[in-house]
Amino acid sequence: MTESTTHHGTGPDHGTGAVVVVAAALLDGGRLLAARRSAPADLAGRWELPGGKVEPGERPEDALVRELREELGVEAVPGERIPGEWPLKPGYVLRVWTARLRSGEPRPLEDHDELRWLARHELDTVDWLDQDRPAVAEAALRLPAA
Ligand code: DCM
Repeated sequence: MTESTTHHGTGPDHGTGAVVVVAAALLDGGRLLAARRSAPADLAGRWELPGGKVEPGERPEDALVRELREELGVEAVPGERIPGEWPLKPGYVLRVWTARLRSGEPRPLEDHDELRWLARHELDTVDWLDQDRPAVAEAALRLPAA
């Protein structure tokens, strides 16, 4: 059993009191999905790993699947947690999992206005949110180098 299934992560994390935002390094065909935010104004135009807030009583991996369904219209399967935790605005922390597509083709249904599948050598062609950069660098190690 993994740590994430025993930790019934509620919105506020029991360890730190912070709200957990989960995001996916969605990997398919040797590429990583980047999503361009359409809101709020201070984040719009920057690129992120898609995800969102864990709801009270929700497991983080369930939140990840729910967010990808809502935002992208796909069914995804969470993989491994990318080690680390990154601060967002005060009271919020970001945790990232790899994920794979089970079905569907991602479309920017909510929160984003553009999606791009990026190969490893293309990852620095978009302006990632600063807080997502360490996880993107880790995810890059899971992509083929060629
Ligand atoms: N967020 C982030 N990086 C991500 C996903 C989300 O910095 N990969 C931030 C943006 C918001 C907060 O987390 O401040 C909640 O995200 P959302 O508005 O998508 O629910």
